[in-house]
Amino acid sequence: MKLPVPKEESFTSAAHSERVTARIGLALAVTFTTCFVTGLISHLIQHPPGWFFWPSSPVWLYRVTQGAHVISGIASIPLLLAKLWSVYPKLFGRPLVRSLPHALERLSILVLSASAFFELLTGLFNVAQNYPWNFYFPEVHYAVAWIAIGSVLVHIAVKLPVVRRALSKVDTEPELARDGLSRRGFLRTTWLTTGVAVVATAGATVPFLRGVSTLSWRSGKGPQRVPVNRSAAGAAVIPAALSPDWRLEVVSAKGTKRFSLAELTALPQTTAELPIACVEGWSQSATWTGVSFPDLLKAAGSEPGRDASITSLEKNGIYATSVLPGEHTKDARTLLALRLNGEVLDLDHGYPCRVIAPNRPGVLQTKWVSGVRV
Ligand SMILES: Nc1nc2c(c(=O)[nH]1)N[C@H]1C(S)=C(S)[C@@H](COP(=O)(O)O)O[C@H]1N2
Ligand SMILES: [Mo]
Repeated sequence: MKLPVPKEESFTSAAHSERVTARIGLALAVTFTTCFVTGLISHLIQHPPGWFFWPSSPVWLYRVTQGAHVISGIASIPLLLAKLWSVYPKLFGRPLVRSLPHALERLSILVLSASAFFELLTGLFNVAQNYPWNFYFPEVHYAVAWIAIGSVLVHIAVKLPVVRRALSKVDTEPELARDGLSRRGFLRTTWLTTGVAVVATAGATVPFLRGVSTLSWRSGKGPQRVPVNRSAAGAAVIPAALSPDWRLEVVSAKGTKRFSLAELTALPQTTAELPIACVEGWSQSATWTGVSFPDLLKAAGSEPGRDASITSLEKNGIYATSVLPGEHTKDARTLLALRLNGEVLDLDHGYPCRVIAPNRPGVLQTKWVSGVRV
């Protein structure tokens, strides 16, 4: 028996009209661009090339760009599904290939759909801290982002005439609805679904949405009202962190200086209100107290404004080290924090001391610090 293959013309639902496709496409162009630019920013901060400069003020900027990254990515999922629904009858268009440009266009749409789905799915799994794959997420997510944005640009260039026609005032298509669903109805459902997805997750970073966002499972929970990604037990640092032999070793051109916890506590203390802004999109502001990096470097005989590499008691963790640029080591709000929200730092938040710097991704806020090399 042969299954009947439908013809492109037999899909008469209003959801498949050009005007619907173009409007959803426009929304996707906005969310994809936002997602790409904010993702690029996050990548550059974590792997800064020589020309790149990221300021330490305003302290909340990365919180906003990374929140926008995750929110625009989440919003893209229902939009992409709606767009594919809108255009899938084209799969039944015949002949399959009309010309070489037509073949290339179809191929580019295949690459576009595959890379866009890959980005949205891997991003979503990362937000859920679920890694059902065996590649290193940030590298692959970053590489495929270029493929996705490249094929988006090709797609927009190719479709520009269609988009113009579809968004023009003159409505040549009837607002037909043989299946009862109007164009407006399909679009309204799409915007509503997207809105619900955004509100359900945005509470991870937008404080007043916290109570509404059923899916923002991280914010506000954890010791001292700040979430924890990697616990002290998970990082296998508990004995070293609690050891009376713990010393902070500061290495600079002036030699090596060691500080006990009591000595750090005796240095001038600075308090700052700073957010932890995780790449996964959650963020949480808190009050941190400790030795500012300018004070620490001076106490060690070095000078603020030089890059410093930070090492943790944690062995083998991918976030066990970080580099603080000079922009941050000269900022008095960059702390080697000893206290969080008025209490001695919890073991899970990095006891005896951890880095907390303004306007930085969470992955660079190294916990259980044992060494600073200027
Ligand atoms: N040594 C070490 N520091 C680390 C991490 C880690 O895995 N190991 N995780 C980082 C990440 S991804 C984030 S978001 C912040 C979270 O800090 P918190 O657990 O105190 O909220 O710590 C950072 N510091
Ligand atoms: Mo993080």
